[in-house]
Amino acid sequence: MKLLITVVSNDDVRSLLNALIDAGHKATKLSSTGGFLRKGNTTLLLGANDNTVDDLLDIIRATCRRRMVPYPFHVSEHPSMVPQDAVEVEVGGATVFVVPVERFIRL
Ligand code: 2BA
Repeated sequence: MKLLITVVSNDDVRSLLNALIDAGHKATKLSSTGGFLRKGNTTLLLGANDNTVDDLLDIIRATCRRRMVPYPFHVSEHPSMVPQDAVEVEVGGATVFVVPVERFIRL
């Protein structure tokens, strides 16, 4: 068994959880904060049998793609932080730690 500690953007967590639950997987959602940006993100704990890890990674890949979106309005309040000609910012993606589970016990 493996534990996938999965850090994702708050923007992607709803569709990711929907896809995981629809596919019969289990998840625990934790609120977290990125150490670099100090911005809220979400960490999911996903316990999975070894033969379902690839399925989980496929679902994460499909729902948490890195993509470009227009700069959010609030960023323009800090124009010195934004390159003059920048119109888009990258969001999404996932950071996944695949950790072996020594024992899984439900009491
Ligand atoms: P990502 O590398 O996609 O990381 C997204 C979030 O995933 C991170 O949020 C952090 O919460 C988690 N994470 C990533 N790698 C980790 C690790 N090795 N251990 C534990 N947690 C990890 P933030 O720390 O707020 O980082 C947000 C984005 O800022 C990162 O996206 C990366 O593009 C950039 N970044 C992070 N650290 C950086 C640094 N030292 N220098 C330049 N850019 C950095």
